[in-house]
Amino acid sequence: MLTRTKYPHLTVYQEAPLNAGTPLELMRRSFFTPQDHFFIRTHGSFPRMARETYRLSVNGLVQQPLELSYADLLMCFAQHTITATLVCAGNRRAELAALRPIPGKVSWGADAISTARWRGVRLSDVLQAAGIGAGVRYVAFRGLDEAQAAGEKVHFGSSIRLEKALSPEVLLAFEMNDAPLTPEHGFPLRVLIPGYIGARSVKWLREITLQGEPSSNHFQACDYQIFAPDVTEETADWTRGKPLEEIALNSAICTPRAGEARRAGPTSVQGYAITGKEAPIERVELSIDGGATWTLANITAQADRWAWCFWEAILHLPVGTCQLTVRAWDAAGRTQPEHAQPLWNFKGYANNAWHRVHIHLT
Ligand SMILES: Nc1nc2c(c(=O)[nH]1)N[C@H]1C(S)=C(S)[C@@H](COP(=O)(O)O)O[C@H]1N2
Ligand SMILES: [Mo]
Repeated sequence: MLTRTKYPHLTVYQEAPLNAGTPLELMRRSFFTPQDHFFIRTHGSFPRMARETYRLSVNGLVQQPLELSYADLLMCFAQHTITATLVCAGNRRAELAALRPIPGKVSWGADAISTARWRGVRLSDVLQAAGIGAGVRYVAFRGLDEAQAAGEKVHFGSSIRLEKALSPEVLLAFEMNDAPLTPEHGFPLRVLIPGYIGARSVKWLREITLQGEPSSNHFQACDYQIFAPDVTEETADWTRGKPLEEIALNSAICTPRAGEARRAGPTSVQGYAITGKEAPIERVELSIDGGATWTLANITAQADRWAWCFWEAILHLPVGTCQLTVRAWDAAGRTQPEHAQPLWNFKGYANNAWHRVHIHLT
């Protein structure tokens, strides 16, 4: 099939809209995920836009509405580079879906996460150029793509609070890993909100609106919120959910892969850990006895606070079936919850329970 040949390195869950994960055995090969290994999450169409005709509107409660061309953006604003991990709120949904079905949602493993060096201009510089009006509390984004939501065609969108929008890490990015954004990742321009779930980082950015309220866009107002385990699609009151923002402290084992057969003895176990919180990852631990005892992993690569870290541990594994378990701690003393059960939510978001992988040793 077309997309299969176009994305030979990815796990393609869905072709239209295109949703594809980074295979875990590739995840740990490079701290910066190469473009052809980077996970892709789309909700609808795949807009194609030429730089020459591209325009970004900045409007709403501003002193001076702006209509910026691609050249304006590059010429009028200072450029910055930041290393940041993008992670989908649905990362590790498959483990939640195994507890109770989550119909109609992509069953991501720990594979909806990737890292790049992003280059762009600061959102705050563009907002200052437009002049932030009185009463602004939120900044809303709208993409060029069209998705199907509640039986209607809607553009993908999101919003963040003004304080986050003014933070220096938030970029309007045009490059990833020193190359122009690919069409899949939002060419020619996307929002990049380090530390927040991927859904807030709107691709193919068309419009920025300054406003007093959060965005009424379907994907902000009626999606990407957390509800208690007893709430269902039918009973959900979207005015009462908790909109997802910061990435939860999380970690996952990438290799060995689940179900893999290995020789007993010293075994290298590798994975990633991530947090969107202020306090960085401080410690990663592994257990082969269900969490009774833990072995410290080495953090082998760590960039700045907006990116994942890589870890490795050499474990001495006996013959038989073994359950590997990982959990991370941050510098504020927080750790991950042991079980996924109390985290279950009908949309399958934000699973950060201990990650467990079964392997066989001979
Ligand atoms: N315009 C637009 N932006 C979007 C989306 C989308 O469908 N349309 N998906 C969002 C979601 S849910 C995620 S996780 C990230 C994924 O970014 P990537 O495809 O570059 O990995 O893009 C976000 N931005
Ligand atoms: Mo996402």
